[in-house]
Formats: sequence, structure tokens, C-alpha cells
Amino acid sequence: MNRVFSGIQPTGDLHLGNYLGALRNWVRMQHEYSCLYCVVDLHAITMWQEPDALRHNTLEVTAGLIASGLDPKSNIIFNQSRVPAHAELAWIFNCVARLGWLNRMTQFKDKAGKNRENASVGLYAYPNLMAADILAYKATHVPVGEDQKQHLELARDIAQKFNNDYGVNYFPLPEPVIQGPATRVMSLRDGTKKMSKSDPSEASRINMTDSADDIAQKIRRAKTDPDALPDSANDLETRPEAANLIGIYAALSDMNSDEVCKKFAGAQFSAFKEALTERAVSVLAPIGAEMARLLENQDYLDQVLIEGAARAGAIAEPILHETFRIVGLRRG
Ligand code: AQP
Repeated sequence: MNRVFSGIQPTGDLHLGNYLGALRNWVRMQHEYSCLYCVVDLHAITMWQEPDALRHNTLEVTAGLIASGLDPKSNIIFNQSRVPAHAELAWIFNCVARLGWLNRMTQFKDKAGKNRENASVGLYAYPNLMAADILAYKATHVPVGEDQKQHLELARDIAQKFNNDYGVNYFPLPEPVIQGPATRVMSLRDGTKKMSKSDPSEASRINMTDSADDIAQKIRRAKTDPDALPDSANDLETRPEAANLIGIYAALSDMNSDEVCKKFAGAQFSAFKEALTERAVSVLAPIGAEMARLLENQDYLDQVLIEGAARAGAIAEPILHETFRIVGLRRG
């Protein structure tokens, strides 16, 4: 059976990149596959999180998933730390993955920055936990943004090595599902950097909970260049900020960037930004309002996570049991 697993970190405000690169695609997959969507709080603490903020963000992300259109009955929505199988399998995978593999991970290099010696061991081993997230459910398909593709390849390597080391054909090799035109939404302040929750500049991203006024202001101030919109997307190669805004408009309108260029060819960015604001507000405002409504009932959100964790645990438990047996460990 095809099974989808994907995760999102409760590390701050959900933004347009999360929506276009992940959530929207998850909603589209929910009736095609059996899906698990996980708020990956164990991943979040690979960088220090203020505990109350982590608790709040976990509920806010849950509200974001439901407000985007994910049905908590037909999908399993849960938080990672409630299902111990993730951490248990991650330890086994720490012993399967090779240092050389992790050394190649570009996200670690980006996130650890210059002060690599001071990064947490958890940040380094993050891809092993991600492999455990997926394989604890023998998930076959993983919707990911471009940025997560390398980690998914590592999860496949781990599954393959585990199977080889123990002479079994136990874990499937999960397939990436990279969908849609906006697989990488870039910062509004720098078209070469991805839009990110942890960017200290609020102006760099459009949050899913931003008001219409905030969205308008951020788009108005978004960096562009002095030229008008070209009539072909081929002319955007050396214009990262222009390419980003056009790509966002395209994703919000189910068009491609070339079609957007044709529609607005010759227009100034000031006019284009007004059209983009209208699109962004029409998509995000109802979701933001629904998130605010859901967040007023935190007990309900917590209940969704508790029930989801029970359903997720029931799938993972026999898989972990058999994994331990294969390895020669005793469990339960
Ligand atoms: N800018 C983006 N464009 C397209 N997709 C994106 N995703 C994140 N940023 C963009 C996708 O959203 C999903 C959840 O990501 P995550 O929160 O688990 O981690 P991340 O990729 O590290 O996201 P952030 O916002 O950059 O978080 P921080 O700042 O905490 O690291 C993933 O499918 C991701 O591809």
C-alpha cells in the first residue's frame, strides 16, 4: 500500500513557502494516499527553542495544517515526540548511517554556519531522525520541497544499507514527491535565500497569519529591480527577486511563470505587486482566519494530536518490533 509521510517543524510562524511548497500539496494528496502528517518537534529542538514558544508553535502548526484543508479524520496528524518509535528507530539508524554521508549534507552546513563546532549533535544527526520518521511507518512517498531532497536520498541510503547489512528486504526505499511550480519560495528581501521561519527579518516572509495590510506592506517593500516585467520567463535568470515574485504569483494562480510574464509583459513592478497582493490575500486570508479560530480552542488541537499519535503509534509499533528482532535486540 502507498503511504505518505511528511513533517513540518514547529519553529515559528508558518509562511507562504511552507504553504506553497508543502501544505497545499499535502491537501491535494490526502484523498489519494493514506497520509501521516507530523509536527516534528524533536527536529525543532536541534536548534534551541524557548519551551513555551515550542508548545505554542506545535499547536499553531497543527491549526495551520487543519486550516489549510487537511482533514484530521482521513489523515493522521500528530506530533513526533508523542510517538517514541521515532527516537528509538533513529538510534538504530545512527548506527547504520555513515559519518561520510552526513558530512555531505548541505543543510547542516547552512544551519551550523561558521560555528560548526558549536552545533548540536542533534542537528548533525537530523537526517537520521528524518529517515526514522519515514521508515517507522514504511512510508513509500514523501512530499518534500527541493531543500529536503538530499535528506530523502539519505533516507533511501539508510533503508538500503539496513536491508543489506541484515540480509532482509524490510524497509521500502521511499520516493520523493516534488510537486508544483513553487517548490522553493525565496525571501522577499533576498531572492537567493529561501523564505524561512527562522529568518530574523519579518519582512523576508509572508506569514500565513499575516493580516491583509501586513501582506500588502511586505509585498510593496519586497526587493525588486528597476526593470519592467519581461515577456518571457527565460529573461528572469539573472533577476532572482523578480523571478521569485513572478513564481509566487504563478503558484497562487495555478499558472507557470512564463504565462505570468505573458500576462504582465511590460508592466512595472509597482502595478504587478498590487495584483500579487490581491492574489496572496485571497488565498491566505481565509486560512489565517481559520487558524485564529482554531487556536481559540487549544484543547481541540491537543486532542487531534493525541488521537493522531495513538493511530500513528499503532502503525509504527509492529514495524519497530520487527526491526528490533531483525537487529537482535529485545523489545517488549
Ligand atoms: N521557502 C520554501 N519554499 C518551498 N517550500 C518550503 N518549505 C519550507 N520552506 C520553504 C517546505 O515546508 C516543509 C516544512 O518545512 P520545515 O518547517 O520542516 O523546515 P524547513 O524546510 O527548514 O522550513 P523553514 O521555514 O526554513 O524552517 P526553519 O527556519 O526552522 O529551518 C518542507 O516540506 C519544506 O520543504
